[in-house]
Amino acid sequence: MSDVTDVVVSAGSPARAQPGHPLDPVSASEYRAGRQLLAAAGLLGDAVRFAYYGLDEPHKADVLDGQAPDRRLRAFLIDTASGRSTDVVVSLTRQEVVSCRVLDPRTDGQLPILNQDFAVTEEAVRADPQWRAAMARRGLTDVSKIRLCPLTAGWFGAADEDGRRMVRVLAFVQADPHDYAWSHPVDGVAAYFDLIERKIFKIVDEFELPVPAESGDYTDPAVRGPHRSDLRPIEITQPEGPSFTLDGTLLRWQNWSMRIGFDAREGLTLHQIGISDGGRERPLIYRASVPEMVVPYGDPRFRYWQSYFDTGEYLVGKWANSLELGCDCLGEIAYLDATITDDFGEPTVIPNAICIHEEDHGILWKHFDIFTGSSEARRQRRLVVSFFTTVGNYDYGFYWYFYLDGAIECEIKMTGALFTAGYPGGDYPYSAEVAPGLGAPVHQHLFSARLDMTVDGLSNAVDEVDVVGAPTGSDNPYGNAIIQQVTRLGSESQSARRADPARGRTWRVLSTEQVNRFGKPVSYTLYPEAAPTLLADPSSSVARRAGFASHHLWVTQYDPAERYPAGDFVNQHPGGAGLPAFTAADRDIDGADIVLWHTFGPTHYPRPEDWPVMPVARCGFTLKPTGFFDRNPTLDVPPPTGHCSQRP
Ligand SMILES: [Cu+2]
Repeated sequence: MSDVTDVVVSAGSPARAQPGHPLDPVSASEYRAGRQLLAAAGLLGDAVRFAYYGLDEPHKADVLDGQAPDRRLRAFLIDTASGRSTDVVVSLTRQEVVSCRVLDPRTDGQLPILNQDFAVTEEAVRADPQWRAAMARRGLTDVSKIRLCPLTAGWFGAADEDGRRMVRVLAFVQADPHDYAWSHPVDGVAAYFDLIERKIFKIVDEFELPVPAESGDYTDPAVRGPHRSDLRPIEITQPEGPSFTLDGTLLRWQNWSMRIGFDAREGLTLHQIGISDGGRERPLIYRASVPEMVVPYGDPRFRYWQSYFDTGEYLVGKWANSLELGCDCLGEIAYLDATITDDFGEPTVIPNAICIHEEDHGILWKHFDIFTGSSEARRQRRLVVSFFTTVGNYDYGFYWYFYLDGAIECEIKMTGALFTAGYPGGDYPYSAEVAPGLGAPVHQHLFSARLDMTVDGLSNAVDEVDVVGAPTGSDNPYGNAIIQQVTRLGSESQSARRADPARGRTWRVLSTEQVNRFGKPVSYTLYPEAAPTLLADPSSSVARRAGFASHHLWVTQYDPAERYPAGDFVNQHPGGAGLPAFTAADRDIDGADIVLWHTFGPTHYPRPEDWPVMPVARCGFTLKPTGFFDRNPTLDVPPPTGHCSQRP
């Protein structure tokens, strides 16, 4: 593009040599220092790789007390020769290994997929004679043109899989380097691959379907046709620059303030989100992130095991995109780099991983008064903090929006390539035909947001609020009454809830200590989108492993060890970890330091229009102040120009 008007406001890395704040992301030098401690402790043999490496966040109480807590890093280490897996914490402050726990993969689960697993798998599977024979039976003799996906295996209790670190491998034909492999799935054959032995231990060869032939290369003029010539430029300019400031990781915009974090597993993390209200700093959310997502597929045949936990198994942060000004982001953009590490624990920088900008968002409020003749209009705008990641076939954008009126929105943008299969013909109920002979199996995208709430302090509670019509009676003689049914969620066992759009169900997070001018608790309300929760049968493996996804809401008492809704080690975990385990103790959540966990996301029955590349589909949730302010907090927003305010 030659007509880009966008300007990089500031570029830099939130990772600094000396951490400015206990929640700042880990810097490259800190990763190296931690690595040296691990090496000195004898934990880094030749075959040892890092499956995860990141900040072990300090306890909330220490941060809020303004202390300088121990700076700790957590590493998941796997010996790729023996499979020995450890969960290690090192203290950079104390210069020592704090803890080192050896996992039992049978009960604890396996560590996440390594970067090298992609190449290792492709090379070894291509070389396997039995797998080559299965390909040859399908007329595929040039294995250099077959691409392989190491797909997380799930857990099904099979005897020959017991204790193995493994993936299940599906094949796609890529005839030349530009060919779009997702167009050409080789269906009916899967290689079950042992990542430690580096060999196939089983080939499932169930059926043959022709490899779909139609090209899906959407960059090829022969596929896409000529470009449109009638789209005129839209330019976004802010001649005086944006209205936010970024000081290290501290982001301020209008009345909002927050700290920006980034983690190889979770991606973008937001910390200490607060609002300044008449000179008072009011805390709202101590930490917000989307620390898990699962994509369970609904085809019960051959590919019954497909259920990817993109965050816990593949680490979405690690696959973050480097964003391009004028392409991914328009306007006055501030970018932050992200520092992650490779399989060896060596830091690598993803430039421009986090995008921060402002957007006009239409009308904020507007009124023509029939009695006074006054006419006023104000523009809404929002602060956008986002990142994009690519995990296998799909691309996911994680967007957080902060509005002038105190609302917060989390939106996930789903795009990229459908996961494809052969289409068996007829009215196959578990898949949609998106190109001739090409099927896209039905699936869900179920995200879990973790919202560590601090609505005007640590003492919070959650009310479930339904709206219902009241029956006709002596109080309601004409039958028109509408009431709110408010139910306090008293303990964790009562907190696993489902949305109910017919009752307009919302969840109100309130302070049990602070009230507004009406004497009511100040609160923020979670508005869910109320799509189906996990549809897999409760007896299924994925229902046990993704227990979090069986409800839209969970509330737990804060525990710094409870970070991941499906547990710490998701890969090949037999199930039961995460939220079902966290809530088993049934702790008190009424007037406690609480964490909200919200499941959301679509059930995706693919459309032909989703192929060959899917227009963005959106999902998310909204948090709105509910009696948090005493009135509309945006009366002081000025009109954008003089003629937007006409007071006769
Ligand atoms: Cu989908």
